[in-house]
Amino acid sequence: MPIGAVVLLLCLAVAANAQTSLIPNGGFESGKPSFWTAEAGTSGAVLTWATDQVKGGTHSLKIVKAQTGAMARWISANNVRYWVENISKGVDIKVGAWVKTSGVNTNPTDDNGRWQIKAWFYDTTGALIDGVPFALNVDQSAASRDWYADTNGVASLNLPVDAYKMKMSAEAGPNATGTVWFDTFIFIGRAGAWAGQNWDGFVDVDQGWQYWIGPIGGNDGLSDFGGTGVTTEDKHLGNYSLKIVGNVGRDQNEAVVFTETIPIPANSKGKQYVVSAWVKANGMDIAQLADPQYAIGFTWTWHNKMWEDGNGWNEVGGGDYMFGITDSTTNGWRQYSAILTVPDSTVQAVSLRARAEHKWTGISY
Ligand SMILES: [Ca+2]
Ligand SMILES: [Ca+2]
Repeated sequence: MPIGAVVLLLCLAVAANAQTSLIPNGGFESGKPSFWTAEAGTSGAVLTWATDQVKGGTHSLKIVKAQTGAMARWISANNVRYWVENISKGVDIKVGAWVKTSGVNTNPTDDNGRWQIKAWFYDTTGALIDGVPFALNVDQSAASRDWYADTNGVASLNLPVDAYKMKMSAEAGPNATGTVWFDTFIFIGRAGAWAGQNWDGFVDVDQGWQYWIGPIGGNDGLSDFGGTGVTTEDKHLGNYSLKIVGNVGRDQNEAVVFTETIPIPANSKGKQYVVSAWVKANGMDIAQLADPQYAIGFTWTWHNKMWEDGNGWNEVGGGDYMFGITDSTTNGWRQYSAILTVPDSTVQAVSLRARAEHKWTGISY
């Protein structure tokens, strides 16, 4: 019994008007990765949120580029967001991604012909630190290479000043050709130093969603919930659901997949909302469900500001609705819901998390 999984979709509605969900993309139906934008350029390159080859989870970022003439890239949004408030200077940063190549041009003589991973750091004035991004070449010594971790060397990236904006990109230079998949992006301080965090580095959640997955959020390519991501394997409505996979015997950490902040009108103290999710999770170990560390469920967090890049987390309270699933044989979808009450008048927004507790495991659907 190696695999446990839960698939779900989330809904938030005002209690008196439960028909309209306030969560953008609560059903995981965007078909596009969170946090990453495809820039295909003018060479005819085709960029897809791919499922044909992945290093982990359910998706990778793929570039197919048959022609020279213009660059193409996937580029992230600003990683200085949520609880990351800057990228500290003086940290030995490890950066990169897992890469798989097929039929690329070999032995380019300059960056125009290279495939590269880049990290873009900006200072407090918005200027690009050092004037150029930190660039890491993809191995083009052979036309095709299976998945490998393409990372920088020790002491090769160490910011001279704090960064207040950081983007990552996966690029094909103007003269580069072939097919490359990028997955499991890496951004972490070496020797245990905190370097902030990159977001949706596994590229497995879709627009409007983010996650923290143990042991350390996903920053070094590590996941205690391998296989987690948006999937077409099963769904309650539409084409997609979110699958959270908990392997039996995994390390005891948690996984949370969270929404962006959702605005709450001013002076809403006492106003009630319904949060609900259709969940399917079967074959749970019923004998262990009395232990709350085996639960799944959802968490809400109240904020006194909407999230903005570099503007902090702004939490002013929250709560959980965790549940054990005991009908391990019915193999069906079930709706779980809770009523949230706005705790005070400083609240301006709420965010929601789907959550798997530290010991949660089950059997895949
Ligand atoms: Ca759906
Ligand atoms: Ca992935």
